[in-house]
Formats: sequence, C-alpha cells, structure tokens
Amino acid sequence: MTRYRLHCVSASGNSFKVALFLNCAGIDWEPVGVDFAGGETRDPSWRATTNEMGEIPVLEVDGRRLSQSGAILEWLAETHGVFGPSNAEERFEMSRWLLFDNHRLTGSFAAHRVLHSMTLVPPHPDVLAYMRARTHGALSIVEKHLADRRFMLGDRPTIIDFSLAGYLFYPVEETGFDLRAAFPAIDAWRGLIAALPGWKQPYEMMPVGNSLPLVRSATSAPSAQS
Ligand SMILES: N[C@@H](CCC(=O)N[C@@H](CS)C(=O)NCC(=O)O)C(=O)O
Repeated sequence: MTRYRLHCVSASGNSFKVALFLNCAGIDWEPVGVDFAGGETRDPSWRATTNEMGEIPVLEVDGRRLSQSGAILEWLAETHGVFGPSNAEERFEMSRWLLFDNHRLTGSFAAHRVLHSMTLVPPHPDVLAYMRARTHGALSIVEKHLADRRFMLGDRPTIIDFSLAGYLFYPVEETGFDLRAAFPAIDAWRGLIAALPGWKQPYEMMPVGNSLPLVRSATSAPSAQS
C-alpha cells in the first residue's frame, strides 16, 4: 500500500491542489474515491472516521487523516522539503496567499462554478451575478500580481501556485470563466504549471469518486465588474 491515500473526487479542485503537489513532487500516492454526489461526506460515520469537517480532500498518511488543502500543502512542503518557503518572509507570504485563496479565490470560483453549471434548479440571476463579480474581482487581484512574475512567489513554483490554480484547469463549460480570453497573465502562469513534470488534467489525475454532475453547460455569461 502506498504511504499516501487521497480521499477525493475528480471534480474537486481542492483535492486537485494536493494531487498536484504529490504528482509534481514525484511522490507515490493513490486516489480514494468518495461518493460526493451521493452525500457520503455528510454521512455521520464518514465524518466520524474520515473528516469531522465533512469535506474533501483528506490525505491519509500512516493512519492519520489530514484535512484542509492549505494545511496539507504546508505539511507536505515541510515534510518533503519541496515547493515550500525558504525563509520566514516567504513563509508569511505563503500563509497570506493560502488564506486569500481559501477565502477569496477558491471560495468564490468554486461556488460560482456550482451555481453556473451544477445546481438542478438554476440560481436567481442576481445571486449568480454577485458570485461572478466576486470571482472576477479575485481573479483580477491574482492577474495583477502575476503581471511581473512567473509564479506567485517569483521564479519558482510553490504551494501558493498549487492552491490558487486548483480550480483553474477545469473546462470553461463548467466554470463559466474563459481565462485565456480575459486573464492573460493567469493563462500564461497556468501554462507554466501545466509544464511541470507530473502535471495532468484534474479528471485524469483523480479518475475516482462520484462528483456533482454537469446539468447546464453555457460558455457565455454576463460580464462583471471587479
Ligand atoms: N477549505 C477547504 C475546502 C474544502 C471543500 O470545500 N471541499 C469540498 C469539495 S471540493 C467539500 O467537500 N464540500 C463539502 C460540502 O460543502 O458539504 C480545503 O481547502 O480543503
């Protein structure tokens, strides 16, 4: 059995953040599929045994079950000595962006994606527009930061990149954001991440579990101010 088992589903960008680290660091791991669409993460026994917070990803290692992608990424970087900070200033910078990602970018992008293409009942247009504007604003902040850098911290990839990019490789039909057209610096940075040894598309990297299905697929969406 491999040392690392990642409880995940293919459509989970939060899980993809951890999978990206493991693959790009050349670490042996295996995905463990979760019945997310069927409500497994809400099941009291799953919560009791796997994650009391009711969320994936969960990284199983030597009998421990680690949750929260940002904390897992920090733990992996520290444990393996790759993609992490090299001094206290970089450590602070990493925490800052990991928190920004969880609260602002992923927090908006992932919620907008579900509303855009995965809810059985279409959301109220005002709700979708609010989430779209919020997501656009978060992407604009990352776009500006990347205007004069190759990676978020400078010249080398770090866990900040894996975290912020977690949802940005899913198809535009799902996300409703054509990053290539609207965010050139983000698109170039995505290209650098995709060129790292070990990188794969999320659906190829984690071909397991039962994700929320796509029920609407529209590439056109109203423009939003940041
Ligand atoms: N901050 C958490 C977020 C994890 C998260 O939201 N995971 C989603 C799947 S991508 C989930 O399990 N959600 C369960 C729910 O919303 O009930 C992390 O970064 O790990």
